[in-house]
Amino acid sequence: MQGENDPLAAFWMPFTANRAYKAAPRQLVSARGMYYRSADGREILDATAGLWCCNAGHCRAEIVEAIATTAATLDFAPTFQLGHPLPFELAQRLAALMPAGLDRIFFTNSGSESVDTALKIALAVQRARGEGTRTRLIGRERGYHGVGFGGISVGGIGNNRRAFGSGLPGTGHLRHTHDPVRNAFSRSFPAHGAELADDLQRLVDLHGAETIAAVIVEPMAGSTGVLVPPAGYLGRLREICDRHGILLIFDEVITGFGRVGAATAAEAWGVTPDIITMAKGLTNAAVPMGAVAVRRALHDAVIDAAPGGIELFHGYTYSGHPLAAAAGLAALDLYAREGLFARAAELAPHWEEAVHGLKGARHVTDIRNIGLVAGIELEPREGAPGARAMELFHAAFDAGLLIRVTGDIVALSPPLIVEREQIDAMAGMLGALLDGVA
Ligand code: PXG
Repeated sequence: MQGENDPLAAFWMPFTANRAYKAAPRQLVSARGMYYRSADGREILDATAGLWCCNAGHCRAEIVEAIATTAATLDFAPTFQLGHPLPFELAQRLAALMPAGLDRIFFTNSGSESVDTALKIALAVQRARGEGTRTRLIGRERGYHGVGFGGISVGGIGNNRRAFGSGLPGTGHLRHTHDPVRNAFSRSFPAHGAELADDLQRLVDLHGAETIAAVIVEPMAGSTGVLVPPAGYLGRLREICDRHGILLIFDEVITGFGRVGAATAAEAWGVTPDIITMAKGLTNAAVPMGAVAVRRALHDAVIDAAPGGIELFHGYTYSGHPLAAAAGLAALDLYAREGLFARAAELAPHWEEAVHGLKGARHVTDIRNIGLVAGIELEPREGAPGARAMELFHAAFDAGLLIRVTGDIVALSPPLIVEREQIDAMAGMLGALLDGVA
């Protein structure tokens, strides 16, 4: 372990191999547009939009200015029984971006808080509708819904759960949809697997619909390796939810704000959930913020069922924080002015060609893509799962390319301002780097 005087020792880094990192630290010190700059002065091409979040690229002047002006005008104001104009304005703007009907917005500070908020709202809605026996929450294997107790309970990643007790009682999980045997090298939606949505019917048969409050899924699972939903899967899930009075929550923390070519995956793919969680791109990641969009009728059910006074006993000190709301408004302006959601859709075919050009590259067993996202799966090294991809990550960083790896899967999600030549450069560099990794 690091000694007393190690300047890196005090920061217990999140989701990081702390010992390995601190033995060989790599730091970013500034960013602009499509590039980070490393501590040793090199430009690093950002193929991951930070962590799937800087959708308009880095350090955009309009957002920087909005934050600075607001910090000097209204550093903080409570939103409990008081208010200030910015979150009202941002909520209206967000409501207009959401699928029709989802126009009531609750603010949080992260994706994890958005997920826990959405799950709590789902329970409160069922209770307000006189369906208080509906307390069960269903997630999916390989789902990532952040790290709150609610999120890990419906999440489907063993490592994120096993050290932390038994989680929420009364959860269930659909099987994941990753099927490389049938779907390897799919472009856009894989052809096979819509029937996996019927797992929800099995859980209904097992537990009774009257015990199930909600189902939460990422429309496209991001963190566990870009699992694009099989054609027809999400629509089938929607139908089963409708049949049984189960609320459908889309966790759009990654897919929101242009990543798949529209404001939401719900809009892009034509399936409307009852609740949408957001974070990341909401402020272009310049200030932490999350949000939950709720169907108006569900919001009204909770409001109307309350006898008077506070209707929902939930919220955060920083719900609708001035700096975050200012950053959010500036980010939405930027997305609109530069047409970045449409740009993602326009670039998607070029992106698809570029990443699928890596078929046949060393170690590659599958490539999948949608919008401006791609997953490139590698053959794991014998007896050392994840090691090959981690080596690739380090080699890429050293060569000036930021990628994301999870297990032995490379996930790419560049800022939506990416140029075609930069896409080609990313694919070209990756091909060469893969060749050099044992
Ligand atoms: N839901 C989804 C779908 C996410 O992707 C969260 C919730 C939690 O958000 P917060 O803001 O609490 O972290 C996320 C976060 C990765 C990676 O490399 C992905 C996330 C976070 C960090 C790394 O895939 N997603």
